[in-house]
Amino acid sequence: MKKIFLLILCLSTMYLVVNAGRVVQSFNDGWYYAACDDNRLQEVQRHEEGWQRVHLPHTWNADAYSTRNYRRASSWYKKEFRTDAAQMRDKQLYLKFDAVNSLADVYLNGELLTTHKGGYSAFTVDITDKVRTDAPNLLMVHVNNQNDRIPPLSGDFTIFGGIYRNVWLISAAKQHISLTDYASTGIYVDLPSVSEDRAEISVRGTLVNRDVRRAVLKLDVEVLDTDGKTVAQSLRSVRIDADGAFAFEERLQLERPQLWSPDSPYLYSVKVSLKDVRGKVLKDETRVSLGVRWFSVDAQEGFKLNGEPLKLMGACRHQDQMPMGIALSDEMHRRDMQLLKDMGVNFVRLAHYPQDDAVLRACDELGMLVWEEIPVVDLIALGDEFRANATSALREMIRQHYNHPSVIMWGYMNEAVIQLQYRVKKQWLNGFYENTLALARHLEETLKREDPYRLSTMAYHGNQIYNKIGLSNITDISGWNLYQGWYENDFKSFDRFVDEEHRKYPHRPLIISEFGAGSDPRLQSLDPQIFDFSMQWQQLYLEYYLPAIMKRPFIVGATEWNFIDFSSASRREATLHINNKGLMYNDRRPKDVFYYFQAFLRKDIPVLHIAVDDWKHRTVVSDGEAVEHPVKVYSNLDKVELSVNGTKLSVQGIENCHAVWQVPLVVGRNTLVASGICHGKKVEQVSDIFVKMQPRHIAAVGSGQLELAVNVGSNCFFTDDKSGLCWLPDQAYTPGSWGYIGGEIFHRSPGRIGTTAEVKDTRNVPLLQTKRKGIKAYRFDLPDGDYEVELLFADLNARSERVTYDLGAVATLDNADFRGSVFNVSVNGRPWLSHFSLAIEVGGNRCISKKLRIAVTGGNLTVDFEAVKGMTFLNGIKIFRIH
Ligand code: GCB
Repeated sequence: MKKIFLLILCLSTMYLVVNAGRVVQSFNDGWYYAACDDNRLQEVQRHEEGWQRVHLPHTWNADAYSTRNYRRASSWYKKEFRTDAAQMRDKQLYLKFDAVNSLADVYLNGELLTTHKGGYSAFTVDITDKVRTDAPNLLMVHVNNQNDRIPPLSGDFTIFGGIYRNVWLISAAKQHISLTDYASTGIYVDLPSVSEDRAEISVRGTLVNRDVRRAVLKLDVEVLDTDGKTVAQSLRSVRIDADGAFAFEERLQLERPQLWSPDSPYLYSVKVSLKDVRGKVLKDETRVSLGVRWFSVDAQEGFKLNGEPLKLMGACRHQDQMPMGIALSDEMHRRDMQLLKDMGVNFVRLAHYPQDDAVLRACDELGMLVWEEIPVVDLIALGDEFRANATSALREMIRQHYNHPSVIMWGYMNEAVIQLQYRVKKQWLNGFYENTLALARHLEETLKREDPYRLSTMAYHGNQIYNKIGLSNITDISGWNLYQGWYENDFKSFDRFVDEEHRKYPHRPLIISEFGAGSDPRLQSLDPQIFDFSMQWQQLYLEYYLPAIMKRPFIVGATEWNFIDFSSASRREATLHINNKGLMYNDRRPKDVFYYFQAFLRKDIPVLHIAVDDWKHRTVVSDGEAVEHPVKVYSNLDKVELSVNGTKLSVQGIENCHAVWQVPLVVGRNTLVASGICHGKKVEQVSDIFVKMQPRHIAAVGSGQLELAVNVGSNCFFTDDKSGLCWLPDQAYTPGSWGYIGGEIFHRSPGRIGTTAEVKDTRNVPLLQTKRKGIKAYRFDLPDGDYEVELLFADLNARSERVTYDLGAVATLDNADFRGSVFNVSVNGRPWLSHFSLAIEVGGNRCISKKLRIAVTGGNLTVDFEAVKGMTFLNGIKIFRIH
């Protein structure tokens, strides 16, 4: 009875509190966009034409997926909206832009209200006094994604322009929790002292009164558990001057708190409400999450969460997805975080910029620790303006994401001096180093002032310059982006580098902030090599790095680069305009190597994956006999058995989360079954590979179809993803078979087979990116008949500026030789191409295909190359029997 009475009382009091609080509405509809380069509002307002209806989030840079010269310029957005007088009575009205890249001028009814610099954090505009109630309002936003004073000045990712996150219309009572404190929640929750027994909670914030009268209010701060039960509370009266503000700090205690951790991400919420003095009218209310946890880092012992050692293992996350660019929905952001969690990470580096609040919320809820950073990347400009923009980016990031328990470290620079050596004359270098150091010290100080509880960090590229100039002495944690075995050197140089670093600076906690290798599923190799972009090299690379990182306790953690294949318009590698170091493709399909990470990181579920998804359709070279291909299984089980087409192969022990079987493949479908035991239960996975056979001795082929394509100068199978045709890895000629005679593989940089050249006019870029130089002939021993022979040539040598991300590239080698090359080509002694010059025919970075139909009578088709000037070369060859 008593309970019922209390309930009624409760309900009636709740009912009696009038909610005059804030209303937050999406403001994403009804926008118009114009790709108009004019900065002048009046001019643009006059334009009736050229506006296209858009829905936010929006970017104008879908072009970045197809060109390096994507649109970096001004654009305009406009939207009409109405407000009525009744709606505005006693209200304040704000617009909150979650992010606009990179610069935004916001005009309302022809008046400039604000200019925001920085493309990755939110900003709020108070429009109360500017909004009309008697006529429609016209909101116009001028956006520019090219600015040399706003970080980043450079970087290996696309600067997608646009209003690419949500916009909100917020209506609040005259008295409310601040909405304009760097677009933060206006509330800051800290844990000044915390243990398993007790958490002391500090809740700070600013209350504002936009009324002409002084306000006396009730401030109620509550901590609620997941059932919504109040577990700590403080209640007090506050007075706020007319048109004034009031800063408060409340202290609360929690006994025996539930701790937050990756395994158990328990979230309390802190509710701050502001009511009129009688507690009858709710003026404003906001809730933020609270995860009770503490952490520390030590150069010897690594990271500890709630007193327990925890190796921080995860990946870096860029945010784009084709074709939306970075204009992703909240659901898509959350999906990414869930995928990371599924992969087993406990740590994410949000690189290279602050990300959507939906991302951070997901990390809180899923239990993933976060390194978040501002986009000061590659280069730092001299002068106050850049410094001011970097500082406000840092302040915004910290304030906006302050209450996310997942965040443990803030970063403020990535490879900050990598561009200097290319862009700045030697005699000015020291000045630029000084400038970078001064900015770093200033940002470090700002960071610690804004947030004394989190760690500071930055990432360096694998160069001693950071130690030399002292940049690596500033933050709490040193991050190293290391690519040994990809851009340069070999895998073991990674060990040498980190061991030496730790030996020299034993007091410095060290994180491997990036490590990764590129891969393109069109390239597959049985003989993978550094920088060949084959799926297999990426696997080898990562299979080396994970255990190397794991076995070194002094490495605090590591984040693989990158969780997804991401947009980097200026990239000219196998997958043009894409950095393809992802563990997932850009459309979020997992690469096989995703499961290596999963097997490595997850102990809670059985992982068993036959790593053939990236290479399901194969062409093997054989005269009919079964051909053995290595097939890898990724697993966290102890032992796995593999069978193919119903025949058991063997049971193998799993080491480093994988085992490899030599599997005999036959033409057509090959069904693979992997099985193992986990906690007494059988685990099984089934996968198919589909095989086509390409005869080795084509001379012996009867009258059937004969089509043979070779990826000249490459160790990789290249599959055209549209036609399905497989271009085989190159081989030396042997009698009765086919192959090259003379010449050598073209290495763009010493030891690196792959190239970084853009090749225009083809979808099959990687096929054209490798070649054989100085080639004398290509010979096929084959049955007589009518053939079509096709030669592929690509000019990879147009001189182009060096790209910074290519950390290992040394000046290109044979440019001059190829540029001016002139050669003759004949087929079976018959002249075909005379004084052939690719540079003259198609020009820089273009490719060409030449086809000739010829009757073969002598049992071989031989293409001869003879240099007239410079060097002969060939990128691909295909023969096809017509009759
Ligand atoms: C780096 C950069 C990152 C690049 C990456 C790469 O060190 O920090 O922005 O994308 O290397 O893939 O080369």
